[in-house]
Amino acid sequence: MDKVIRSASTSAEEILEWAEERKLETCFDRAAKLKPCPIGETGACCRVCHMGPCRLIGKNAEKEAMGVCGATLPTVAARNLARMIAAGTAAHSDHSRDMANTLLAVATGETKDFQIKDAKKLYKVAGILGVEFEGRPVNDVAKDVAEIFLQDFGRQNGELNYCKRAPKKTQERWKKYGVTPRGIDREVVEMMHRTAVGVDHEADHILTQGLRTALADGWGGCMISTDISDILFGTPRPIKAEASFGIFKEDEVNLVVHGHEPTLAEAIVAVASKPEMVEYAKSKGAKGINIGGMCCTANEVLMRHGIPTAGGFTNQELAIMTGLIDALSVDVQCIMPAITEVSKKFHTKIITTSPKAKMYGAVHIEHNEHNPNKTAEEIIRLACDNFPNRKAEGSHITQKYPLIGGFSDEYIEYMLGGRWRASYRPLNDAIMAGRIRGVVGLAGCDNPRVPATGIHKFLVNELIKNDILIVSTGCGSAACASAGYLTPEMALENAGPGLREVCEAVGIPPILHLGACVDNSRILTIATNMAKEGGLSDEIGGMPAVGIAPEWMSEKAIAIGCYFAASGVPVIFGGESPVGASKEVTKIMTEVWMERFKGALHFEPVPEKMLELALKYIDAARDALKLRKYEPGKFGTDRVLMDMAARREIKAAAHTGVGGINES
Ligand code: BF8
Repeated sequence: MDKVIRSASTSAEEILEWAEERKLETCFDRAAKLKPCPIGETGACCRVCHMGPCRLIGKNAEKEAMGVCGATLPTVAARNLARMIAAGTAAHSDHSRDMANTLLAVATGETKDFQIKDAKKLYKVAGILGVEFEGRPVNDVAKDVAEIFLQDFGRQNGELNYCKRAPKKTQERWKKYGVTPRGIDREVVEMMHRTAVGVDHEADHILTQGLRTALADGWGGCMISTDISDILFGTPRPIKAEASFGIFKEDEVNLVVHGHEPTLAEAIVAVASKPEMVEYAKSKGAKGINIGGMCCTANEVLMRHGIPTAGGFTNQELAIMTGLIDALSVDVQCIMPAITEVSKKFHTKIITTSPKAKMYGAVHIEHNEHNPNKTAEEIIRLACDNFPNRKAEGSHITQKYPLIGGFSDEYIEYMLGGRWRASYRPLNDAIMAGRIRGVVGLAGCDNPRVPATGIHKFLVNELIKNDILIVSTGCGSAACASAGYLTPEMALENAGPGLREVCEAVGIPPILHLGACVDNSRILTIATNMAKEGGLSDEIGGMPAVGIAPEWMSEKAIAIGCYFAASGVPVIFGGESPVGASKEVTKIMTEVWMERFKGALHFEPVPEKMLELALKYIDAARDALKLRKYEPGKFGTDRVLMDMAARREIKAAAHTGVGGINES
């Protein structure tokens, strides 16, 4: 019998074999044992009241099946998808609210542990929000910005502040079809209301509010969170790091930060380097303190400090099985409750830190935005105290890969044009000339129901071979990083001739790691900048660009997919469709949304077909824009991208002292 491949990562597979010999269970085993319910999986199960659950099945279910109340399959499937959007939006946005409260606490001096690290970004945001910043103390500006952001959560009417950041034409479409978001909380609440028993029953009408809610996520929750994280902790710029299980050190205290929020993790990174903390670790027999990351908290501290990542979602139990993690500090989202069970077999302490999230079998050390350093110190000391309890038993994997991350949209603009000519022009030109065929946003989770990270790897290889520039986030980035794909060498070895030329000239990998899942908002900004630059589409819709989440599993991914679709990006998700039971709902998400917004949401389980569809969309957009037909190795004329040497010459000649993003 052929061996079942559970993960495309050789290190993960090694740990899984090690675990199997010891009868240790993981999400991969549970996924194999627990087949999804085929009725719920395709969106045909209604459980919004207690007359059910009603299962809308049968040969002609789309037309004939009904729940006890009379709800039809399109109603039920649309409601199920809409509730996923609402939950995903709530998750990103509640994280974002905490960021806004942290910014306010810093601005008012209630917390002294953080300062405004990127005043330039603060002023940029203040300018967008209409906050006066010239000649004012930084903290006064930050206070006004935080308060305006907080209003966006509870706004009852009007529109979110950041809607105006989108290209005019994109905004017009939103207005025309009634999806311009008002307040973030309002859209989530209305979505939950409208999908309760006996309220909104027309699938299209339900999903229109679904898109409005999703837009509140993308242009609200996610974008606000990204901006505040940059203001407080610094806007990312290219930075080296490492990925995979080999990041843990045998002779140091290994403390892992896992979840999504950057605040406590930032404090942990800062406090862990204090001499008294290092001394404390030494007093326990360790040589120092090694901070590692997991999932999106990892992405946050990787982007700004080069903290190494152990990988994405499916790696969390496996990381504990290395036997090397002394403490795993978790905040919110994508934390498997199973990790406390696994940790019992090892010495790892699981620490919950959010007032919103507790777990059976974990120690709770609560973080709040007023004194993060104190909590950080307590966690670090606990990790150090646990170092001597380390057992010899563990899979002790040593493989790790170098990577370059830290590509904010600001840095991409700078790297393309240089400090004094920062611009998206060279990217647009390269696309117009056919050097770059198009852009793919690769996002979303890794999933134990497929060979985990395997579809990411397949697509990335094929896409860059086809001269597609990839911008990646979340566990998509972690999957690429843990495969060693986030290096410039990846372009030299695997990219098509046009993309390779661009990557070589600029000195970048063909896959640009933009950060955590909330940083998908950076992709919205990049697409907006491309539209504003000219020469391609004058709105986000119609760009030779596609979003792909090949191994998604989270409701947050659905919210993200829908905000891209409503913003004008065709999106392809892997796996079975969660609304596959309804033809009407499927048609709305693909054909109707395409007509209205130039975006769509497809579900396609076959990787080769995902690739085919992505290329089809990209080439169709090129044709519609009357761009040069893409032919590998044959380019039209475009401006020559400046390499680093040429940029240095300009820099030497130019007058120094201009503020801006520092060159790394
Ligand atoms: O927010 S990609 S598994 S960790 S949901 Fe979760 Fe999915 Fe990872 Fe980050 Ni995004």
